Amino acid sequence: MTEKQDIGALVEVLLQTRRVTVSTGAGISAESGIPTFRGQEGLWKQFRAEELATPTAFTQNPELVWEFYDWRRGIIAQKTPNPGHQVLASWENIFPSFSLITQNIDGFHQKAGSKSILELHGNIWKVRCTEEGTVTENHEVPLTKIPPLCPACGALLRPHVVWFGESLSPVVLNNAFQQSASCEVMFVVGTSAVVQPAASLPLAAAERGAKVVEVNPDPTPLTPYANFSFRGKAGEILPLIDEELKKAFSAKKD
Ligand code: BJW
Repeated sequence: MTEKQDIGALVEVLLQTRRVTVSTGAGISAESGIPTFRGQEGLWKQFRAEELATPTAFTQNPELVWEFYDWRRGIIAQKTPNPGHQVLASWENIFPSFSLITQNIDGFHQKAGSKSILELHGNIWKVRCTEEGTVTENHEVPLTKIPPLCPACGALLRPHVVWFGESLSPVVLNNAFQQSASCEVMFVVGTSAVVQPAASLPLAAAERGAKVVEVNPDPTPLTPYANFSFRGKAGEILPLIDEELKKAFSAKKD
């Protein structure tokens, strides 16, 4: 075991830590059975992102884009959060200041019990009117009409997600940068760390002196900047860290 994979050493750091920020990506939901985007089994190996996850693709073929999202809603609806999501939900009650940022749109952090989540790329269970901009929840699986239309004005609805070339919500993004720049420890879990601006968040944390902890079976462009780098699945590594952390907390109280 290298020093970067030493759970005991990380727990020593966490015992002295008040402000923790966690940033998650598709990998945290992989063990729940939700496909990731990149890598051998990733969605972008089967489908072309340019045809499904850009505003131009939606303008040219809203039916195709909605079929893709309807299919993914069907998968997500049948799956549940895993121990990785559950550990992060419990950490809200452990650290005096804890924030959770996710690139995921599956809503699994909410389902696992996390209360405060910054969703950088939106949420697959929300739809937005292309005319009025109104955002509403929609949990219909499968959708009865593709593409769905706004019940108020009849215009096309779109998934309330962020596609390539689109800006993230400035409020959510500013908040995410603030939480990253002000934490003492930042966990980065299950992201290939290639999509901007999400990939810059841990760098903002590191620049301000935070310790960066990566949890991922594979190395990423962030790995060289990580103080701790756990090569494994989130659903296994996070519960291991959590177990040691809770043991250390109760030993400290005795
Ligand atoms: C496990 C695991 C287990 C597996 N446990 N881990 C050049 C040209 C044009 C644009 C750009 C450019 N350079 C940069 C840009 C901007 C672009 C970008 O970053 N592109 C890069 C790909 C190059 N970004 C944007 O366009 C963003 N907007 C923006 O920047 O606005 C300003 C701007 C506009 C135009 C030009 C320039 C600037 C918006 C990005 C929106 C991303 N949208 C998507 C789809 C969301 C909706 C949906 O889900 O359908 O978001 S794409 C997809 O990638 C999705 C994800 O949130 C995002 C990140 O993926 P993530 O989560 O990292 O997943 P994977 O699959 O990549 O990685 C999974 C990881 O898990 C792997 O590392 C595994 O090893 C690991 N893993 N099992 C733990 N059990």
